[in-house]
Amino acid sequence: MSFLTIALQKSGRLSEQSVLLLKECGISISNGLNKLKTPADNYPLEIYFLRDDDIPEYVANGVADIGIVGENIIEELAVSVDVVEKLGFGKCRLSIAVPKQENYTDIHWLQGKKIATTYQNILKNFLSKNHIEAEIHEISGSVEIAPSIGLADAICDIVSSGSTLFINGLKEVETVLKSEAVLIANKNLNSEKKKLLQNLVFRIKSVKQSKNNKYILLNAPKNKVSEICKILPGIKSPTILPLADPEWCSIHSVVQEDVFWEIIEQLKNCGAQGILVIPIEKMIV
Ligand code: PRT
Ligand code: ZN
Repeated sequence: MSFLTIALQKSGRLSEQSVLLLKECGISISNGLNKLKTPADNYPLEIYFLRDDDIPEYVANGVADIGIVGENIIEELAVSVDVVEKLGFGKCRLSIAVPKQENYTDIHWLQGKKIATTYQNILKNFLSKNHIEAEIHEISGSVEIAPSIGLADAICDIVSSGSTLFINGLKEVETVLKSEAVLIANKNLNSEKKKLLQNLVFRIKSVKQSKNNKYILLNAPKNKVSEICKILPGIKSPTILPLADPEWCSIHSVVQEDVFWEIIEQLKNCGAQGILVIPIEKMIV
């Protein structure tokens, strides 16, 4: 019987969320989170735990069928894999930063300067697209200290909260790339493996959908139902149930997380009461 192999980061920023995503997809790994290779209990999937930098190449050459890694790594290594699905975690950006006292006006400030980075390919492309000639100084870690020790005028590194830059007296001046964790796949999977991948992607999509949506229940005066239904479109349309009080009914629907507070405000203005908001575990549309 065919099974898929998936490469996940062994220990680092993507590890926990990658395993959690599999768990939310109903795939459990009871045996061996600290091993290098372990089968899933209830899905034809074998998990390899690797350094994130190795994952794209292993997937490209078929050592693993699929993998989870940051877009920044895919972009830097420029390997040939299919990016199947964005996963919504590990969000960060690759940015250029300069010492905070510098009077940075625009990108031309970088002309002729020395920039330290571990992302030399992405940076090279970015600079050439912007017609900037700068010296790229490749270092393998602690990029943020390069300006203070006189190694470079600027850096190009991953930023998420910005606190590392702040602590090192740097300010972010250009965003080179936005990144999040993605599911990647080998380009030549056989049809059985493709089927298993499709099934996994279907599960991932329903997990993602459920996180972006909330189930909402509320009581509404009957004469406001049509107004409220316009605010709450639901998946097809809202469910309307009678209440013991003939003047009132209960409305159930699904709302998107990003417009949630706006909608609540509108519902209250329409006379909605007893609003309950409940997380959704899985959502298949
Ligand atoms: O050992 P291995 O090689 O597997 O791991 P690693 O140390 O190379 O990678 P790791 O675990 O640090 O990051 C894995 C992936 O997480 C990256 O490739 C990104 O896609 C993503 N990611 C998300 C981040 C960050 N956020 C992040 N903040 N990767 C690194 N950082 C570092 C950044 O390099 C800088 O030193 O965090 C610092 C900045 O963070 P803030 O919050 O201070 O701005
Ligand atoms: Zn790494």
